[in-house]
Amino acid sequence: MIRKYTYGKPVQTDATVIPVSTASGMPAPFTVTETECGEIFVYEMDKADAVFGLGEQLRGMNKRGWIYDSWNYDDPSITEGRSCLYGAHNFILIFGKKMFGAFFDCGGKVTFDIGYGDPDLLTVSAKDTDVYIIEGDSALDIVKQFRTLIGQSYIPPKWAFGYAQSKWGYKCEADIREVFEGYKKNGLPLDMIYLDIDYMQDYKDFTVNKERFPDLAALSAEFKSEGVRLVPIIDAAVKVEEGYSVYDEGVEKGYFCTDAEGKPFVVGVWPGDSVLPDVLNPEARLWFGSQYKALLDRGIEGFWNDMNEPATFYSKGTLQHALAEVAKAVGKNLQVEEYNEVTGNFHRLANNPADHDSFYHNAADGRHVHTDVHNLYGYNMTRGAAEYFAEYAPDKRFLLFSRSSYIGLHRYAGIWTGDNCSWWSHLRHNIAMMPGLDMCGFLYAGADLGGHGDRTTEELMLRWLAFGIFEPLLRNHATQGTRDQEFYVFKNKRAFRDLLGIRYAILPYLYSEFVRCAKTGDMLSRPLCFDYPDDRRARTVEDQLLIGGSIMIAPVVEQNADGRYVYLPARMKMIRMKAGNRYTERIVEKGEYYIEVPLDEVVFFLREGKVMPLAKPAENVASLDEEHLTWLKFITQPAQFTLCRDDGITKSSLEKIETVTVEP
Ligand code: MIG
Repeated sequence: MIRKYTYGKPVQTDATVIPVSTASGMPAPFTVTETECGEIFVYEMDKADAVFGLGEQLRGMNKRGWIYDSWNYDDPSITEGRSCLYGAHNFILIFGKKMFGAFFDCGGKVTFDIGYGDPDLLTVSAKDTDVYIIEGDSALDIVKQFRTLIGQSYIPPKWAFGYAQSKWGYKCEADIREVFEGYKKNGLPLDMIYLDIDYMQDYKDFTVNKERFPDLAALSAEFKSEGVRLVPIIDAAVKVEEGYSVYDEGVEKGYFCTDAEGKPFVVGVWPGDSVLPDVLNPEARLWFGSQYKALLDRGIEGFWNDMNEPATFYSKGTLQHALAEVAKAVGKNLQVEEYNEVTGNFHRLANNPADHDSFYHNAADGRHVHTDVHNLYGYNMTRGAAEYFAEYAPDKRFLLFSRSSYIGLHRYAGIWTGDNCSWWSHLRHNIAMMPGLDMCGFLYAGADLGGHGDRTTEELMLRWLAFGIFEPLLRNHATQGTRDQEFYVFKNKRAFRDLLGIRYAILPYLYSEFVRCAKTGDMLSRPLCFDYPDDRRARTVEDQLLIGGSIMIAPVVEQNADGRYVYLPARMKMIRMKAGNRYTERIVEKGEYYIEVPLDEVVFFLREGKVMPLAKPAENVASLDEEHLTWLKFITQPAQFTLCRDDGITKSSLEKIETVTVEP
């Protein structure tokens, strides 16, 4: 049961796909207070309530005990004290004696105080918002209703479930070839190599630097014939440069965000002075999407959209002001307060709220100041690309994912979770974040494997991979200047090969379950308590997940551990995989156990009554043999599994789903 309430004048977000008429009265069980700054929604939580959701956010799976802002924000220092990341996913689920979901559909900032100010209160603050209250029989039922409301999740091509190598720092064709060879020579599977900003000419979107990549189309074709795809980055901001067609055309047509006087608003990003495509204007959005053609025509089939919070290093106005203040200070003996004042001007330059109040969009529902629609920007940038792809090749599936997002983007693309670090805490965080993303429709999602910033280790990399093989988006990515973390640079290459082999072996399972969940609104990765709601212990488990209908995982997340304690909410069959094609199995009763997990093995748990298909390890998705599958089983009677063996490329082939009956 879904009820909708409207406060103020919400901007059009296109988050939902099913019309719900507005009800009158209070969005019970919340009580609402109206203030000058908007509405405050309060719910008194039961002592035992847990709160799930919020998608890409910090802290644990259970969000209770902290305060969160929905405000898409680029800050690579992701620490516990932060309150927002790159996405705004305003759906929460209260899990307890009373269960309900609440979605605050609002283009601007929303704050969720979940037992931070008062441990017993859930307080949501928002202005000009629609509120959806969803009631149902169970957490899974509520999520399914919500996912139906927001529409079917994006399904990428099958090769996007392969393994990917990326790094900011691959500068030219020779660098890319080195990565390709490194994987090939060492017998390590690979499906994608990513291109970061250095492939562009002067950081101009949709251009290719001719010296570094003399023939990108030929390189792309050559790699594709070996099963490896190139996936370039696209940044939101467009370089100001006369003679650069994207800039010229956008200015001529009025497709960039403007200041109060109607002139393009100039910000500083990679190419220096830049302008922001007004992706909230449907015409401008599709126009920006149509620019991807320059790369599609070179055989490129996948993209990642970056810096689309939008992230700005400065605006032209604020930078000039800061520089003028410095000039005034030259030669002066500055007191520390004065010093802080002068230098503070620089610290405040990036993503400045005053800038957000100074530029405008011509959106489908009228002119809006950026602040009111901030969280919709990356969503619409990415949507424009997807809308254009559907024109370019109507039946083809492209790989597309974004850094910034809002609910709604999940219908067009996936997301990655931004600039994490090579820390064990960020591996734990990666695990804890998955169910929240799933609840909000972001099934094709993943974190930078091994960590984006700081220094990884062979051990962290292996443990992260042992978890990552269960994540739809499996990409090893790091920032420039960090130590190399391509798998072939490490000592124990065999261990990496074995773990990657397991990814390809379980791919038919992961992919089939992904497609099923995208189509039905079921959750792919879930907290244990969603399936075992009466188990009090299950509610507190933050580092284990149910993945698809058949299995539970329990990754090792501590340095120097030789295993870990695992909680089994029911009797299961423990599968110990040594490589994709070697495993042992043993039945384990409900309870808690210390399980040894060597660095080169993956242990997971098959649920009673369930089966799981297994392929042989492969070099890449193209060479995966899906005809000769074997089955892991924990059954005494025939069991069914819906297998998706489509062509992996077209939308129409997604209809090809077989229900397979497996005998005990
Ligand atoms: O501010 O393109 O999150 O993955 O490597 C840095 C360079 C801009 C941020 C992305 C990261 C990418 C980096 N980008």
